[in-house]
Amino acid sequence: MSLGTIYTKIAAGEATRTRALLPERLIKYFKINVKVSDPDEVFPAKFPMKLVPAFQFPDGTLLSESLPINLFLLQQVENHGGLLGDNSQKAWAQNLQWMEFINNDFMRPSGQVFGMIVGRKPFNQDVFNFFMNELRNVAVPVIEKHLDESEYLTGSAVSIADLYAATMFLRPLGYFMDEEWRSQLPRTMEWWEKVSKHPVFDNFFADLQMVDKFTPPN
Ligand SMILES: N[C@@H](CCC(=O)N[C@@H](CS)C(=O)NCC(=O)O)C(=O)O
Repeated sequence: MSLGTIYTKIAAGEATRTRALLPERLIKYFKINVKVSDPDEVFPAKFPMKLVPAFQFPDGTLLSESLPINLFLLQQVENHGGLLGDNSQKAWAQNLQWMEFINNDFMRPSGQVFGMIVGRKPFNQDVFNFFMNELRNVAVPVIEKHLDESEYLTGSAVSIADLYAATMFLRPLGYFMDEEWRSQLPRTMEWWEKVSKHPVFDNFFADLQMVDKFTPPN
């Protein structure tokens, strides 16, 4: 029986929605019985934020937010390849910690910067500088320092937190995390190269063109 419907905006011609990428890949890779759908005309009434991913259970219960959706999907897989560590409460909490950090402290400024670069958000120099500063001087250094001490985000093996975090580098690497910046992040880039080749992604990142030199808008 189907576990429900996930809304992702994966339709042809639509740009990948970063947060919808991992749930869609988990469903395909682990063959989880979930219908993948684009938002329909009743989507905004069900999910007023109109954001993906979003999930609906067969009984009509709604679930939004990428963290619980990814974790729920993975829990449906008997052999999830150690992606939840040893399944302990500590491993669960560590995964949640890193996913939350990436979604909030990394992805929030990154989304603002990306939005202004591609014109989805009105450009404002001070706001742009503020979020770029958060990324360059706070969030990214936290990741680099952590990966200098730990092979993966939650220890010595790849976890759901790594897979989730790797997807969030899609736009930064493609648009503004240029060669000069990447050269200051040896551990992060080494980690990303490994995690992005995880079979769950099925070579998705092989086509990613990393930006050479980023010229900030003004
Ligand atoms: N906090 C939410 C944020 C979801 C979100 O911002 N989704 C973006 C895609 S990454 C979205 O649907 N944006 C509207 C659009 O692209 O049409 C989560 O973690 O799921």
